[in-house]
Amino acid sequence: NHFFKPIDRSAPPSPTKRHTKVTVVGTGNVGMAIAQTILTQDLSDVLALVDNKPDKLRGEMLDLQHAAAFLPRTRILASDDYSVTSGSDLCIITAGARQIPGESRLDLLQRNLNMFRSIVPELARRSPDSILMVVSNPVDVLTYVTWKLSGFPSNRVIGSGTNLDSSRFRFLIADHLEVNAQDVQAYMVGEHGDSSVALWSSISVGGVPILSFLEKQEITYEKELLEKIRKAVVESAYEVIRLKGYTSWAIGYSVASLARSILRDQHRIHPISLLAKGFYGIGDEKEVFLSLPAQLGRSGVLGVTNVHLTEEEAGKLRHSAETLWEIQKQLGI
Ligand code: 6V0
Repeated sequence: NHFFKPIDRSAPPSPTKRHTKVTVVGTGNVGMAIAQTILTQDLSDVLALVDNKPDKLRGEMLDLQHAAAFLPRTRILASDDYSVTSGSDLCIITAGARQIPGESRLDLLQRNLNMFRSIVPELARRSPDSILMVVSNPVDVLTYVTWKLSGFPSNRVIGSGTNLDSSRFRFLIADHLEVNAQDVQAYMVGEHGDSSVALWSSISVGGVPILSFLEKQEITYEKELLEKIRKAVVESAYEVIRLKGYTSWAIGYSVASLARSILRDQHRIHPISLLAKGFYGIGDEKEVFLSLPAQLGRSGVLGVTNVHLTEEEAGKLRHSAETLWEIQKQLGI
């Protein structure tokens, strides 16, 4: 490259900062929404895309590269060969059979398990120090599968879990109260999807704990409305899939926020799927991944927040753990 004339040939090379590299496996609707959010938010210096459909993959890579004039500078690589992923800091797996209308997330499992056998060992071998983040459904079981197949310590294997459910929850509460969703603190934990658990007691808006506020005002009907909101959260993924065929934008932003907390060592708290044995009465023998509010940083999961759960909430978590454990036992991993 002779475009620039060196200004001083004898000068030592300037110190270069360590590059950040993110891999996204699966360039479908979800993978591409994540990729484009990571690009626009300037979260990585290198972005590697992998898919098993080479034409679609190359098309997506070119389409993103053609936006270079409007984006922070990021090197975009794409290949169906995993060598392109080498040295990643964060690997996000979105490859998967798509949930078809009416299909439960657990029905997807068998279809996705074999796929993961061809993906995870390749990523783990080429980026042995990376953090693996699973998005494909059923996310909690596939995060367990990824942990087992990778041999990584559990703090470096997470699932996007209920981070998305929680943002849907916060949106619906914010919409009802006509406030900014960023001022709403509300967590959904447990299993992503149908049996996720809403932590009512921890909901606050602008620092005001909502439940005790309502109780003091003796506004009981509002509680029913909150239960309606919880149901709406669970239904909302199905509704979007029914209406547009897939979900993409919200999961894209939700995963980008996790990526930011990890890559920029933000120590922020997110409800994400992590190895939950030993928490809230989940037996030590049950190696299941469920979402709990956890602190995320450069080394992955830094700690799990000790939130107060009612006996009913903890019971629901243990029930999900039981269900997942029964399924996992049949996988033979
Ligand atoms: P999609 O648009 O069908 O994309 C899947 C992509 O994976 C396609 O481009 C495939 O070519 C690719 N693929 C298939 N097999 C392989 C393989 N062996 N290696 C590499 N790539 C492969 O699906 P979509 O993007 O809509 O969804 C992807 C996954 O994300 C599904 O499992 C969804 O259920 C899941 N979601 C999870 C969410 C969450 O909150 N955890 C939210 C939304 C979707």
